[in-house]
Amino acid sequence: MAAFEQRVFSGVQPTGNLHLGNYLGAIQKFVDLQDAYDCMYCVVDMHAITVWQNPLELKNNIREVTAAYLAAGIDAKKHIVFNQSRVPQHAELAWVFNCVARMGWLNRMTQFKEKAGKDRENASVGLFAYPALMAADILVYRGTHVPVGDDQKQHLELSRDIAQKFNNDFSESIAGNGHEDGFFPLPEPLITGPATRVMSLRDGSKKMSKSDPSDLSRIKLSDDADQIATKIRKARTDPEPLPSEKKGLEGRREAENLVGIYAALAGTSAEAVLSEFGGGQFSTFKQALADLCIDKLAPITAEMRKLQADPGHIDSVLANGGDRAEVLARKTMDAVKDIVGFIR
Ligand code: AQP
Repeated sequence: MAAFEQRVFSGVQPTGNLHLGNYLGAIQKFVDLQDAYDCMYCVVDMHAITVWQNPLELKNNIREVTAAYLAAGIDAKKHIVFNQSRVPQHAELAWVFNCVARMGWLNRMTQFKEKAGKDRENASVGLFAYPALMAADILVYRGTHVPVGDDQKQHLELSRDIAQKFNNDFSESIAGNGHEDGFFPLPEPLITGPATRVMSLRDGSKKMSKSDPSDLSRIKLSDDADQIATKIRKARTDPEPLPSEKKGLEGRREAENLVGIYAALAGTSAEAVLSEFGGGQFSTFKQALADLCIDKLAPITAEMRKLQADPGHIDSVLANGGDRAEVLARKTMDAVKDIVGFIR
């Protein structure tokens, strides 16, 4: 297997209601990885339209995610920030991967089952094929590391399966076209830290999500201090005081979630949080959590607002990132065409 240049790739869908789960599970990690890797952070607008989006809102949501990236501290000069639809090679490679991936693999994807629900016949073909496009997003840059929340683990495994099958199916052609053994790397998920799956504030068995009908279920990156404080105060808990040890959180999903959020925001562990707040009432802990959350998010929210007031600037960041991304993507796609046997 060839040695691959290390490259981080990840993305967020511009489907509105960007929330604390997206921030802790993904965006904050994107920021942390910038010193160690070359990074590509994408606004995955082609994934967004697997469920119908209002075109005007989609444009605003693309800018909102871009603003969140920049406001959180992603350096778009040093790294690459762009929107997916600008780089046509994502779709081109996705088609090749549609022909590599097996129906049985995609049929097992729990996210499709959850999102399509009972009305499977009415779901878009794009929603079903979503993981093949996700594999193309990463592999068109031969990405090696992918920071994501825990909910994306299964899709990442599928990306590895697709890369492996492509390498096997075309092994002779890969060698014949002068490439090293194993044209695509097997991308590794980076799922670390105390908040890899932030749960709904209203129901500790459901993940915090953009599409939950209850706005009280999530803290949005656009919420102001009062909204954050209200949502945390109203967050569901149980009548017991907080335990002093992690073991005491077992079976107490809502409490575990709030402790995990605190730990992630404070850059500490659940154990450390419990040693400080264990034995105390939820009201005291919730007040401290609200203060911490406001402290961390307010500067990001303020910067996002400032950036969103100048859409021309955001669009120019995306255009510049798209141009740089396409240079890399074209190189991979040219090689893929040769390997597959297309004439170009
Ligand atoms: N609750 C979460 N906890 C931790 N990480 C999360 N992510 C999403 N929700 C949580 C991570 O955020 C990144 C971007 O997610 P996405 O926009 O591509 O799509 P998603 O996972 O479908 O996000 P949502 O917000 O939950 O949307 P809906 O409601 O449409 O399903 C990913 O890395 C994801 O893991």
